[in-house]
Amino acid sequence: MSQPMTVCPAAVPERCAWSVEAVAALFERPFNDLLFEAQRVHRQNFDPNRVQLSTLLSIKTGGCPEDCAYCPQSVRYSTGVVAENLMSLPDVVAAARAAKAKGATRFCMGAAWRGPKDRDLERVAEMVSAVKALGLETCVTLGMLKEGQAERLRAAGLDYYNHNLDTDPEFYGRIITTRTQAERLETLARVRSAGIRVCCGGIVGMGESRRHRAGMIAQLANLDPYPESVPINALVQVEGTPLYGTETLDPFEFVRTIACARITMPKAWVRLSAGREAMPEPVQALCFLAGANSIFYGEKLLTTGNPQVERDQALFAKLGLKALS
Ligand code: SAM
Ligand code: DTB
Ligand code: SF4
Repeated sequence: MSQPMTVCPAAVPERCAWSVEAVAALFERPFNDLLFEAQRVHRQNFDPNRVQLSTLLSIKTGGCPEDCAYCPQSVRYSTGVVAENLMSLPDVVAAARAAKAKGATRFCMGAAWRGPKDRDLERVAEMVSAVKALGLETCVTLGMLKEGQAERLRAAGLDYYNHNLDTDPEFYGRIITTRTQAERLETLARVRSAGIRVCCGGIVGMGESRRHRAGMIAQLANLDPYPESVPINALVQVEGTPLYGTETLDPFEFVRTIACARITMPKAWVRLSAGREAMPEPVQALCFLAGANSIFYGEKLLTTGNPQVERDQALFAKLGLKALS
C-alpha cells in the first residue's frame, strides 16, 4: 500500500510554500494516488461538476517582435500568420456578444505585443468597459505593462490580466531571450497592486523535463498570493516555429501537471488551456478528474484551433459536467 501523501509542506495550508522537491515528489506519486488527492482537494474547494468557460479573441494578431519559440505570432518565424491591426471596438463587442450567447462567462482579449503603447491601451480600455457592460468577466493579455497601465485597465473594469511565467526559470532561456522572467514578475506585481486578479500559468510539452514542470508549478504556487487563475497549456506545435517537431508529451504527464497545479493552488481556477483540439476526450476527462475546472471555449484560441462548441457541449453531457453560469 502506498504511503499517505503529505499535501502541504508547511503548517498553514493557505500560505504554504512549495519547494521544487515537494512538487517533484507529487509528480512521482502513483497516478491513482495523485489523482485521488487532486480530486479530494478539488472537492474541498469547488463543485466538482462545474466548469468555467472562457472565450478568447485575438484583438491584435501577429507581427510580434518577441522571440517566444512556441509562438506562431512572432515576426521572426514564417508560420503563415498575417499581421493585422488592432480590431475595432464594434467588432470586439460583436464577438463578445456571440461568446456570451454560447455560454461563456469570461472574455479574454489577446494582443501580440511586447507591451501596449499608451494610445493602444486607451483603445483596449474602451473594449474592456464595453465587454464588461455585456455582463461578462473581462481578461486581457497584452504583454508587459509599464507603470500606470494596470491602473488604467482596472479603472476600465478589468477583472483578470493574463501573463504567464511559461516554464521553469532554468529552462526559460531556451524558449525566450527577448524578455526575462524577472520582467514578467514585475508586470505581475503591477497587476496585483492595481487590484486586478492574476491569470498566470505556463506551457508543457516544450521538451522540458519533469523536474522543469515541477519547477514551473512550484514557482506559480509560491507567488504570494498564488494566481486566481492558472492556465496550463499543452504546446500547440505550429510549423515554422522553432519548437515545431518537439517530441510530444505523454498525455499522463500532462494530467499529472494539472493534478499538481490543483493540489498546490487549491482555490485557483485551473484551466485546461491550449492543446485540447489534439487531446482525446478520455484524456480531457482525466484532466477534469485531476482538478481542471475551466476551459477555453470557442472554435479558435488566438491563431490556432480549439474544439467546436458542439463537441464540448457533447463532452460535457457525456461527463455530466455543467458550465458555470
Ligand atoms: N503577447 C502577450 C504575451 O506573450 O504576454 C500575450 C499573448 S501570448 C500569445 C499569451 C500566452 O499564450 C503565452 O504566454 C503562451 O503561454 C501561450 N501560447 C502562445 N503560443 C502557444 C502555443 N503554440 N501553444 C501553447 N501556448 C501558447
Ligand atoms: C494562455 O495561457 N493560453 C492562451 C491565453 N493564455 C491567451 C493562448 C493560447 C495560444 C495558443 C496559440 C494560438 O492560438 O496562437
Ligand atoms: Fe509575442 Fe506573446 Fe507570442 Fe511571445 S507569446 S511572440 S510576446 S505574442
